[in-house]
Amino acid sequence: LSVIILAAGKGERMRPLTSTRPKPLLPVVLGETLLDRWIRSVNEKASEIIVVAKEKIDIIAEHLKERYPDVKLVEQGEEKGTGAALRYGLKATRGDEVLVIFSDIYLQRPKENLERLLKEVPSLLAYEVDDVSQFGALRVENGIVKEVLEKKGKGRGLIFAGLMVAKKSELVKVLDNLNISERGEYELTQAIPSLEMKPVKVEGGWVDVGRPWDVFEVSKLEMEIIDGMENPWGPGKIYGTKPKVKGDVYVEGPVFFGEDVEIGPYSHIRPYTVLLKGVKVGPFVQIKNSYVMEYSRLPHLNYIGDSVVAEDVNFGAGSITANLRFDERPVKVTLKGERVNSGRRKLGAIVGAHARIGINVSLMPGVKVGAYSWIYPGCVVTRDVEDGERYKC
Ligand code: TTP
Repeated sequence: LSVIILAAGKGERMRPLTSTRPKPLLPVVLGETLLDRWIRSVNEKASEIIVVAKEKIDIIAEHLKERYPDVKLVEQGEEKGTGAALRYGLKATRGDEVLVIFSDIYLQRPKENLERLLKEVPSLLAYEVDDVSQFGALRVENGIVKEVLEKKGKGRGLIFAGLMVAKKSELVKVLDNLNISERGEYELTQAIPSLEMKPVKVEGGWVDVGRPWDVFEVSKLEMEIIDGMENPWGPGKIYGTKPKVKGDVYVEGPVFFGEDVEIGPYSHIRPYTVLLKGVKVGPFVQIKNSYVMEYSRLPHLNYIGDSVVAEDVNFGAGSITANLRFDERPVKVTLKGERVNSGRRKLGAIVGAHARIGINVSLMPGVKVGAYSWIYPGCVVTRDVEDGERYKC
């Protein structure tokens, strides 16, 4: 079995988290990256693994070289889209049977689902959702996928879940006949009907990790299936590694701690918070349902709610995030230059790596703070801040 992992997307909707790392190398699964998780999940079954990359390919190359010297890296050339990415991958493939994986897919039970998918070739993974309108909706007839309606479907139904298995010769043939789409891309989903694939339903949770707040759903699903520990500091379980605690703290599980996390004295950590390796949380700090990446610091009098904070961010004393509008309407966010409804009543800030947030700063709901930016003391940030910007008020 040859495995091709498509990892060449721009990850623009994940900005500013993807300003410093390619999307497949963001530590979104309680500290593990999706690329590592996929390689780990297919390792036993695969005779070869090929990663197709483009965006920040140097970082991916370095990562693969260090950890998996046998994994082949292929650069996606000029042609755009997932169909093009697969074509580049297929050129480097020797095997006859090919498993294709979109690297931004999180499966709660990857191994079990792979087992089921590989039983029938050709087949694809399908996930059932209440509203198919934002996905590639599948029209199935006589147990075969006949059509993929990209963002055109309605109501409850099955969508393409981002994994498929087929014969290499069939994939090559179908991709050679694929036309370029309206947005100038070769789209793999358009090739699906010609492949006559059987849909295999996903068991357990599934997340297409495309927007920063998708990490909350991933954390929740992952904490459901891993073993927790007894929590000496409050109700619920804790996961990962026990933090170093100074003085009194109150921790409401489920909460995940990476290695070398320090909390206290007088810190309050609320459910579904994830603090990755080396995070420091000091006195009179409350963190609720937030994802804080490696070595970031919340040292004094901070409130962080429903927020995603990348690595090595420093919050000055008294700096806080707002996570709820007065009118309680869903928080809006700018993605790829467009104002969109996040669908969330509560959403705080998305903070890029190495940002420096001064004292007494307020970040309004849905605001993005760029990587390497500085926010001057006392500012109320009501708009997105660019990478590297010096934000004065
Ligand atoms: P998308 O999520 O559609 O695109 P993206 O990752 O570029 O994100 P954004 O829209 O926020 O910029 O990509 C789906 C999967 O396909 C993902 O695993 C990346 C992969 N991909 C490629 O390998 N090559 C490509 O040219 C494209 C468009 C996607």
